[in-house]
Amino acid sequence: MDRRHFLTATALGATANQLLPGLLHGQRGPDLAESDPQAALQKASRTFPTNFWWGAATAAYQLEGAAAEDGRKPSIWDTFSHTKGKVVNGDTGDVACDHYHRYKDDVELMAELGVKHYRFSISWPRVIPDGRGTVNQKGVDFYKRLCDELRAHGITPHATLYHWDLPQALQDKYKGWQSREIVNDFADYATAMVNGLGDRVTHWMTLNEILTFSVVGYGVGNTAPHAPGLALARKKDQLQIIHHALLAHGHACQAIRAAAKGTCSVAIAENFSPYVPVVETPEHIEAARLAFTRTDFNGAIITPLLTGKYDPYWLAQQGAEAPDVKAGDMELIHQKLDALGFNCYTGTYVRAANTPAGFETLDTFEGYPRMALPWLTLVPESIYWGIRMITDALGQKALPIFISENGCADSGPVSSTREMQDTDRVMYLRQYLRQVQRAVDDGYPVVGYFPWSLMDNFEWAEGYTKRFGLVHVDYATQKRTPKLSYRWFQQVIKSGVVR
Ligand code: GBH
Repeated sequence: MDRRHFLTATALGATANQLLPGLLHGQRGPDLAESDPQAALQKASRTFPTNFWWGAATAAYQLEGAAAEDGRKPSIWDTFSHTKGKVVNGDTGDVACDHYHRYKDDVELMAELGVKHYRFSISWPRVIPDGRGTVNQKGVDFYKRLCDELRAHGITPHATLYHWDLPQALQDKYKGWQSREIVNDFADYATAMVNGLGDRVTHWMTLNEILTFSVVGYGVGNTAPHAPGLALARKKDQLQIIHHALLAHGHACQAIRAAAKGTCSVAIAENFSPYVPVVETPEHIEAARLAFTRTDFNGAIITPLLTGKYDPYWLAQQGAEAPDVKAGDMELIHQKLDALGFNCYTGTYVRAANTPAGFETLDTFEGYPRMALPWLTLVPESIYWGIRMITDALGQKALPIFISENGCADSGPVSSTREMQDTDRVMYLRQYLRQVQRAVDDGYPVVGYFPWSLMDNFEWAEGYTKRFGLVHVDYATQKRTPKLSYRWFQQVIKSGVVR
């Protein structure tokens, strides 16, 4: 049986139970509390399930550094950040948090925080420097050392295969994601990683945020603010990139399962757009459901991933710009997942309206609260409604969901004493986490939470000017200092309660 046709029937039935013991503790539905006194108590005390995955998240290019060490070759982000005018202050990931050399200290910080799970990404050009072909053993060995250190501290590694650092060689060879050739190369890379790390890693994510690396990386008409920063002629070109990414995900899912020796969990981390009914009445909740399926780009990404079809309303809207789809593509895209990662930062309010689409989205007034980035409005309910719509709009009642990213940039540093007092982040995380807990109470299958990010790091086009960490990094000395939010999160993990 080749890997394209490798079916997952054997592994899947057992997977959820083996990998998520005790997590899916409740039946869905608001009546839970009435029928089960223990659930009522839990509801009253705002607790999370005992085996909830408390974690933290990072990504390779944002924190590793060691850009030219031990055989690593450039990624599109090395090229992009070294191009004048692309990143604030001309910052690059050459050194970043020097995590490549300081990973032991960083694992120590995780252990002290109390997390039992860690989401990181593998740098493709570190392990396969030319994108295809020879595996660089020294690169793989770094991730072995990292995983050994994690496991020695009782922390489960969750590896993402692609967090945007495409080998430059593949960009040069066939224009990266613009070519269908990438589908095979990505699956081969996945196979190589499971062969190299599968004895240490059982929890995999294929891609991080298809929307971002396609739409923010390749603009239509204008150059885009993320690598490779290209301008495409037509929207169709952009949608074709998304289609290639979906295929790469599907093929990699099969590759991971074919190469894995034992049970493993395969997921993807997606920033699908959550819509919040401004008033929680049936008509506005229905408007939120319609918005979820009908607005760019959920119908183009999360819908085909989970249902095997582009959303018909969305597809009709694209007309001649719709992507070219070959026979068998949709089946390949539609792999049964063991879990879904949800990257949630913000959302949009909607209400029912007499429009062709059946809803209208609401603008945010000038005084609407936002965090230290223009796009980061504070919409805590977005995390609850995002989780809920995976069931309500896409019918995935039993798909375990974990929050693979959630967080904000803080407004520090102001001074050396004030910079650690990130009360804005404490406020933000508390509001969002309470909404995650609400989803737990309502019986939705939420199994984990990975705040973005463990520590301050290279924030893409913003360089080092925006800080998302629970831990402060002084880039001149590489000194790490836990912020107030780290202490707050430590207490949440310890108590299993958010108030
Ligand atoms: C995540 O993306 C990433 O996965 C992570 O690597 C990153 O560090 C983190 O968020 C914080 O940003 O400049 O107006 O075009 C979040 C989704 C998509 C949000 C791109 C910002 C750019 C808006 N991001 N978007 S704009």
